[in-house]
Amino acid sequence: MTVYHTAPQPLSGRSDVEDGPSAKRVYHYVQNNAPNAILGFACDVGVNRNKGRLGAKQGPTAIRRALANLAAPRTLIPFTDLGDIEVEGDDLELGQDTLAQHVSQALLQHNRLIVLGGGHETAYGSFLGLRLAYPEKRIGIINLDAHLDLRNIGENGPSSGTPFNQIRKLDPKGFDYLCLGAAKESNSEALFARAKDWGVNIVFDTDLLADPYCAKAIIDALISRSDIVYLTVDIDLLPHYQAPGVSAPAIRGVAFTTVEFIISQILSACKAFGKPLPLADFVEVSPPHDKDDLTAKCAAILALPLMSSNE
Ligand SMILES: [Mn+2]
Repeated sequence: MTVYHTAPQPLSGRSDVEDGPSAKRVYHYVQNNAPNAILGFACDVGVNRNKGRLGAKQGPTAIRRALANLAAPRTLIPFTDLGDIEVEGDDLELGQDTLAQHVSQALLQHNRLIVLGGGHETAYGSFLGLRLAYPEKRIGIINLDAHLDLRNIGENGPSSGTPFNQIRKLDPKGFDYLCLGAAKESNSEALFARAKDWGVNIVFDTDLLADPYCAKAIIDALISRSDIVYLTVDIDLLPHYQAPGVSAPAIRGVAFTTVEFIISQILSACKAFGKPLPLADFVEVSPPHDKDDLTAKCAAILALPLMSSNE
């Protein structure tokens, strides 16, 4: 076997007992059978096949560590740590299938699952698991990413650049995909043409930077016509100075505060339209390239509203 499930290690962080019982950190909210859950996908096989720099396999450990030590907001919901799916060697397909099984199981027991990647190959396993759990539901996909990740499968097989191409193949008619933050210089004309053929909605990084509200109508439209929403956040959307530890750093990038605002728009729209968001993932954090854990902290802070009640 080259794919393993590793049990969760206890999370830890600062302890400020002198400040009283409300001085809680995120790690204090880990419980068995909690409403929400986190699951790691320790894999960068897809990044390797996509000719990117390696390290995303260490993402789950780094994001968990950053998350555990954040001050817990009053609205934080208890969560269960489901450990990691770890992929060794080149066994991406088995890894994604294993992830899918664990995701679908987790969705039977928890309201919301946050998957900590891993390269963006995480998304294919995540989505397969969501479909297993909700075979009849129309799934709206929102990808916050500098890249469309719609590439055709080449001789190396599926990679971190192909997940949404693979997802479309499962159900071409039902494919409803919105990419927020795409950078023109990071996607070939072939990919933009494919996106157009397949009815993909795109909002460019430059447009989000000029007006953080510019995606609201398109986000609302996707969420209102879907039964459930799958959110996938590629941390390489952020500019290199905020997220240096990614497989492919962005020069322009969409600023952290804007990404945070877009996630809040998505959560507000889900609430307004009464549409569940059972699954989200945070991918492409590459700790060997990180500086002062900045990138892992970006992912952790962006995950926090998804782990909290939306009051
Ligand atoms: Mn991506």
